[in-house]
Amino acid sequence: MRYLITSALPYINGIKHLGNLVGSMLPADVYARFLRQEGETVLFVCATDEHGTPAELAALEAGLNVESYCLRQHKRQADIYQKLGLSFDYFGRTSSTHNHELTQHFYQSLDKNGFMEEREISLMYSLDDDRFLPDRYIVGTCPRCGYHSARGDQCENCTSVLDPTELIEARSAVSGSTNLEVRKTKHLFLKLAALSDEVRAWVYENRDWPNLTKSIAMKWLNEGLQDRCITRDLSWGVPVPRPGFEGKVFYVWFDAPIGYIAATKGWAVENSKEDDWKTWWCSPEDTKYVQFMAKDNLPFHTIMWPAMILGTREQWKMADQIKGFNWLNYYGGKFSTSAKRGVFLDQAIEILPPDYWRYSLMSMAPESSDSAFTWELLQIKVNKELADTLGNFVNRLKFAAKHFGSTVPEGGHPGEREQQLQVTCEKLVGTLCELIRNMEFRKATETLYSLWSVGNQYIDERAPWSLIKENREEAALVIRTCINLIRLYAIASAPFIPFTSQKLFEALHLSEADRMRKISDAVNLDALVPGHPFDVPPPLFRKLEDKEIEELCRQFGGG
Ligand code: B3M
Ligand code: ZN
Repeated sequence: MRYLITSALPYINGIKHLGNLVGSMLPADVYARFLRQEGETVLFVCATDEHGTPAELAALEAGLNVESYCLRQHKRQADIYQKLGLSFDYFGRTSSTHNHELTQHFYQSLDKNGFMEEREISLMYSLDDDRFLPDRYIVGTCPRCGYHSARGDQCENCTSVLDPTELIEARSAVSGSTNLEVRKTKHLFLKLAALSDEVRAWVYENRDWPNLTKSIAMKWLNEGLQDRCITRDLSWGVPVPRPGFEGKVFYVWFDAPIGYIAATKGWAVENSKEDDWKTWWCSPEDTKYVQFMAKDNLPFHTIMWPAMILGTREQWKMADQIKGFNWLNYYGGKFSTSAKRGVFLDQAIEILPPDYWRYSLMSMAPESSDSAFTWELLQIKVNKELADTLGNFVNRLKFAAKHFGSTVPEGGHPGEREQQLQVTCEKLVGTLCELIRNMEFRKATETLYSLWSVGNQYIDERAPWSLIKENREEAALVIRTCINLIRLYAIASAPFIPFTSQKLFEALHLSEADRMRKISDAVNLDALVPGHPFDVPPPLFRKLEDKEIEELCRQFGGG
């Protein structure tokens, strides 16, 4: 079985926040890293989602043309994700030539099969800008609350959903001109209603989806699918190859999911694998396709995107599993890119090393319900779980080196307690693997923590620091067992905290084969034999002081 893994494509404007990270890219990465380690063939792709009005507006605000803006933001995002250890096989762009070509191909197939329809609709036209204005390009006074810069689609102040024609003193967000009029224009509609039976049948085939995914898909199906306008009067985007549609592009949500295929093509072409992208997308039987995303993206992935694929009458690979996430809130409220509320990834990587975030966020993953990030919770995760539990245990290597030198000591034979430890570890590792395969990440993270705790219980019970006074042999056995536990922790923790695992691999001089060991096969408390060298690494984690937490709360407006 091969695994195709995609994370929802982060939108190009601004830098993403912690909620975006834990809502798709990070769990997808943990999953991909785990499966690779288990020896599966994995392709993990992602891309920046670059088209649409928000990109144009953000470019305008940054004083750049939209191409330069997108290039700059793509590089910034790619750099941050790399620093966070996201192991994409390819991180592409929806503005790529591959995506343009594939999007036009999708359109042509859908059109040929009768799922595209031209309709005339009325839109606002700006005479001074000489263009139609999408809803978000029109600002004015909110008819409900009087806020003076409400957008044509929604008032940010009172959250009312608006129609641009309702705005008082409507003006263009591009030029500020009030010289606007309503004009008729032609657009293309995707005939979703005609595809709804097929989409329903496909959703029904996928009964093993997680509850959140199933319930959102069913809600949409039960409300009935409406035909949807999939073109826009913009210049930035994929041009519509149809007479009379000059100057129009596809709606961003039409080309964005095609970006998954385009990213795979980019990966193949840049790695001289030529047609290999087709083996991932066009020969569905031997590939399991798993998608990760936040819940607001579920309707597009369970309904719209499948409808597009079904309507092509072509054999594109469709998702086998769709893992959706609820919201990670910032204290009581939402993280918000537009309101700049919460912690953004460029700030996060300045504050703490990536593994602190990776572990803490995975343990807060909003799976069964929304969850909240707080600095106080981060402090507990870092101090108690990372530093006190894993960090302190690894620090026992100091004691080992002091009393037995810097190789694994010989000592006595494993007894009942070691036998019992082996069994407990096997059980926990089995659970850990099963939970990751089932994509229950929060529980998986808890299980990893339990695995670390088991070592601490063992060493506290056996107390080699006292034992050494009466029975040096037995103390050596305990130390040898602990060093082997550290080996196990390094291997089992790697999908979550890869940078820390790397440090442990080096400290324990683990062989290449051992570093790549299947987690499911890693419990062996005799793997590192007497005489095997090790180094004492510097403390793995630092603690977050109360003062620091107070300062972060002040700086980021939490608490
Ligand atoms: N860019 C939405 C978002 O950033 C969108 C996902 C596209 S997935 C094909 O939340
Ligand atoms: Zn309002």
